Parts: sequence; structure tokens; C-alpha cells
Amino acid sequence: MFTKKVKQTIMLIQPGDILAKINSPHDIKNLDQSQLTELCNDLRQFIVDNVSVYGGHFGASLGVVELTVALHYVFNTPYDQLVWDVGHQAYGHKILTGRKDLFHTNRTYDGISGFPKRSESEYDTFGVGHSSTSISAGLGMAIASKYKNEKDRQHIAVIGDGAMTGGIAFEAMNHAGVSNSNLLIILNDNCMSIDPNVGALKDYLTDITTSQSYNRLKNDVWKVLGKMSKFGKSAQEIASKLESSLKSLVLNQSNLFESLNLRYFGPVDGHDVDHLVHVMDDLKKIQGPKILHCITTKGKGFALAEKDQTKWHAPGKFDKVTGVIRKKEEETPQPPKYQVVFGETLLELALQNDKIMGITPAMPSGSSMNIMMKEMPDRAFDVGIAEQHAVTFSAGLATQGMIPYCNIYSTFMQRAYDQVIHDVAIQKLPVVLCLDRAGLVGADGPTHHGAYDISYMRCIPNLIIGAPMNESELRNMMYTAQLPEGGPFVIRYPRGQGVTVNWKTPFQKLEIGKGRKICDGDDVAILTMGHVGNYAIEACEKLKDINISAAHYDIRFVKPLDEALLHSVFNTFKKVITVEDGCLPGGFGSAILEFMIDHGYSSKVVRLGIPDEIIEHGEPDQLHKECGYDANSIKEAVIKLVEPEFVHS
Ligand SMILES: Cc1ncc(C[n+]2csc(CCOP(=O)(O)OP(=O)(O)O)c2C)c(N)n1
Repeated sequence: MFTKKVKQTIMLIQPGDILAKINSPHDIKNLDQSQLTELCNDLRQFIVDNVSVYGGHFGASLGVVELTVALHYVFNTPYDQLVWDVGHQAYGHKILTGRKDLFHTNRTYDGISGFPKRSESEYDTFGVGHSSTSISAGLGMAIASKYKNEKDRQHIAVIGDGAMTGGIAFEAMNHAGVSNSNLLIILNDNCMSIDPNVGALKDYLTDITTSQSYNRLKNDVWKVLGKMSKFGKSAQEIASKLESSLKSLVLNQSNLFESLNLRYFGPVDGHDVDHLVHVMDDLKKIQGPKILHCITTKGKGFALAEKDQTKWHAPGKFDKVTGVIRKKEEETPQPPKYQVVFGETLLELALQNDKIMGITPAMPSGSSMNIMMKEMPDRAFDVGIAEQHAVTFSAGLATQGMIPYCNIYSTFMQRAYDQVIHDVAIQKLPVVLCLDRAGLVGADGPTHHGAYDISYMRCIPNLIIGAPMNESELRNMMYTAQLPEGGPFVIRYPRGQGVTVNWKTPFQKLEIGKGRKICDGDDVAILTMGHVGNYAIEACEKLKDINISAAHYDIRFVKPLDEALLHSVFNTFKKVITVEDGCLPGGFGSAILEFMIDHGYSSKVVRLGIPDEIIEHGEPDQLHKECGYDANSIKEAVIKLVEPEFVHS
């Protein structure tokens, strides 16, 4: 079943009796329907047991336990194609589809992925991680099946109410509604994104869910529909038409999904596994695109996770009895996470400059935009999972004299590329794009690594692109970006902690396009951009011990480059190493090479960074080592460049 080689280690956590017997969905089908509740209990417990010990996403998978069991019970997976949106809720799916014994390796180096992945299992029909893709992918599969005349094949996209706020989900429904294909969309509505879901769609879904008169009517209609389906297709059609028009009558607005030509069913209780089986069985018989609205509770079955759903989205390891989240005990005060420095600094700047606004597409807690949102609700916005909108909305604000700080994880900014060029850069609008989680992110893996932003931003005219090496630098870059000569400004910084405990340093204006020398040296120059400069500092220390003298420059801005500094570097050094936490093709090192060639220098340059490959999940330290740019690898690369004979001997 597995196409990917996964490390085999011993499973210490044992599943409950029924789950122990399930090695594939085929085994679920052999259960009596009355045993499904027990299977759900075992599955939920197994998720709690494992995530509490090994970490990972939590609340979302607990919320879809019944849905997962019902789906694999009713549908003929993997022939029937099941697509999970985002995929952070697919732990139950993984456990039921042959990965129970490997589940303890979830998200670890060489272990199974935290998201569905085609190379891992035939049950993972589509690789996910970024949201809102399931309807498009499922529709593609459905239309391909139709073309191949596989009339019996079902296609199911499971999408959360958060993911449904993403534009691509609507693009897909717009297409699905005229496709006459066999697609079932399951809307897993728990009113939550990572933070509480936002926007008019959320209000609409609540309206459908809470409309009592509609729900009474719906139940009656559902019964009629069930009965009429026995009398053939035309009776079924009459019943379904009756149902839609009743729905439209009762709801304030006509049904959004019905108006897109998708048959709407529900809302149903997404934790009633028996009812889900019954409903899905019925829906299997109804051809064409349709949507089943399920109401679930994120964190279901683990009281604390139900209560504080944002905290328990991905809590880290915890004590499953007391609910205490395990934090590494540190004896000395620790530097803050970059995201906290961003959040606190933005509020500080916004208090001084009333033109500043904050924008996040669905990551208020993750980016720390929630700090400003709390203090200044009229100036800071969560716009939903809508990266494209976030950037163009920021551009709109900027046309009116505002200075928007639009914070998007590097990996999610990939969604808004055209908006950066078309709406921000060409019009030279002073939008500050703050790219959090730039570089390798660790356990979330390839869908989430912020590997490409230097390359994809560097080629766009009018942008200023900087990366701070520490907390003060981040503050200073954010301060500089709102000064009058700013313009479109990109600031990239990594996931996790910085290096400065006393980080609240006074603001200093940085000269745009100016780097700085960190230390002198004779044998080689190391050029870095951003946080990786700290690895280079460590490498320089190690090199001193073996009498290699390395100069180190923090170039700070990849655009515009500090040409004066680079002239002096290439006039002085015949050997140069560049280090970046980004992909090598087109990245920071490439910029340095372009400079060198354009100005007729001919030093030997070695570039360290993310190679032209997909880097899997693991601890960031492991991944930096694998890619060859942790402190030790920098040291080794310098030795190889400076003393090749030393390496060979
Ligand atoms: C394009 C994109 N932006 C942001 C994210 C980060 N993200 C991961 S899960 C999530 C919330 C998803 O909410 P929902 O679809 O309702 O699923 P739930 O967690 O509630 O089950 C977000 C914003 C993402 N994965 N992809």
C-alpha cells in the first residue's frame, strides 16, 4: 500500500479493541453498524493518546472522527476518491487506512506526513496543506471519471467552513454547478478556522443552521425524499425541487449553494455516526454535484479542546489527564518568537502612526496580528483564508494614504503572487508585506516551507526586500518601512525564536539597501541574509579555532543590494560563501552571482541554501543540516573552499 519508505519504529501506544482490528477500510465494512460508535471512541482515544505524546494538529481531527468513520464505511475507498481540504484533520483517515502502526512517526523526520500525501498511500488521493483546494481537485477527479465512463465512481471533498472562505473554493463550486459530475462536497462546519471563522459566509451558515422553522421543515422533507426515492427518478426530482423551494422560502436569502446549482442537504449532526451513514448512503444514490452541511465541534471529546479551540488547534505535547501543555523548562530568560516581536512592534508603531493598518488572512494568532486586532479593532482585520484579497485589499487601503502591514506566511503568499505584482508593485503602493515562517518550517513539511519567497519576490521591480538577522533588526525594518520614502516593502523572517532576550530596543531608521559587516577576516567572506547570519557567527567562531579567518557580512537587503559593500567584498576576497534560508535557484546567492558577473569579478562563490528539491518534514535543525546550511555545514563549506587539500587528506 505504501509507495513511500517510512521509518519503522516500535509503536508504544496501543489502540482499543475494535480499532486494533482495523487495518484498512475493508475491515470497517465488515463491522456491524452498531459497532461504529465504539470504533469512533477508539479512534478518538488513539488520536488523543498519540498527539499528547508526539504533538501535531489536534482539534480538527477530533472533530471529524464520526465523519471519517462514516465516509470509509459507506464509500468504496480508495476507488471512490476522498479529498481532504488542508489535511490537518485527516489523522483519523490515516489511522484507518493502514497507517495506525506508523502513526507515532507522524510529522517526524522520515516518518509519515502530517497531511495527506499521494506518495504515502493510495487512500491519499491528493496532496494538501494549503487550504480550499479540495473542491477543485475533487471536481477534476469527477470529470475525469465521467470521461472514462466510470459511472459508479464517487468523489468526495471534505472542506471546513474556514477553508470555504478561500476564493478558489467558490471558483470550484461555480464550475461544479454546471458540471453534472458525481461530486459530493461535505462542508464540515465547526464555526472555526484556526481562530474563530470570520465574514459574511460564516453568518450565512449560522443562519441556515439556526433557522428553526427551516430545520423542522427540512426534517419532514428529508423523510418524504427518502420515501419518494423508492418511486424512481422523477418522484425524486419532484421531492428535491420541493425541498429547495421550501428552503428558499424559509431562509432569509435563497440558498447560496442551490443557486450555484449544487443540491444542498443538511445541516446534519456531524457527530451522529449512524445518521451520517444513513444520509451518505442516500446521497450516494443521487447523481450530480451536491453538498452536505455537517455541524461539528472542533476538539470534540476532549473538553479543554472544545473550550479553547484556537489553543488546541495544534497545542504541542500535553498531559492528556490534566490537559497541561508541556513546555520546555528553560533556566534562563529566552528570546521571543519573531511573530511576537512583529505583533508587539506593529501595535507600538500603530500607536505612533495613525495611518498604519494591519491585515491577516486567517492567521491572527499565528502571526500575532491579534495583538493589534484587540487594541485597534477598526484598524486591524482578519479577512479569512483569502491571501489574494488580503494583498489587494491592502493595496486599496494604500491608495487612500494608509500604510497597511499585510502579514502572510511565506508559503501562503504564493497564493497572492499576481496581486503583489499587479496591485502593489506596478502601482508602487506603500504596502508592507511581512512574510512570517520564511525558510524551512519543520514538521509541517514541504507544503509549508517558506522556501521560495526570495526568488519569487526578487524579480519584481519596485520592491524593497529585507530580512532581519535578529529582533532589533525586525523592529528597525518595520519602523523604516512606514517612513515616507518606504514604498512596497517585503520583510521576511523565520518561524520560531530570535536571539535577543532584551529585544525591545529603540527604533532606528535603517538605510534601505545597506548591509553591515559583522566581523573581519582574511581567508573568505561569508555573506548572509536574515536570521541565518546567526549560524554564520557560530561558524566563524568554530573556524577561528582552526585558524581560518572568515569575514562575515549581513547583507540585510536582497533588493536593492548594497553595491558599495559588494564591490569592496569582491575586490578583497577571491573566495565567497553565501548563506540563505531559501531556495538556491534564483535566491540570495543568485543575486550575488549576478552582481559578480555584471561587474566583471571572478571570485569563487559557493552558495548554501535549500537545494532544488522538495524538502520533507522534520525538526528545523535536522533539515538545515540536511540542506547544508547549519553552523557546522557552513564551517565545513568554508574549510572545503579555503583548504581543499585539508578536506581531501
Ligand atoms: C492557503 C492557506 N492559508 C492559511 C492556512 C492555515 N490554516 C491551516 S488550517 C486553517 C483553518 C482551517 O479551518 P477549517 O477549514 O474550518 O478547518 P478546521 O480546522 O476548523 O477543521 C488555516 C487558516 C492554510 N493551510 N492554507
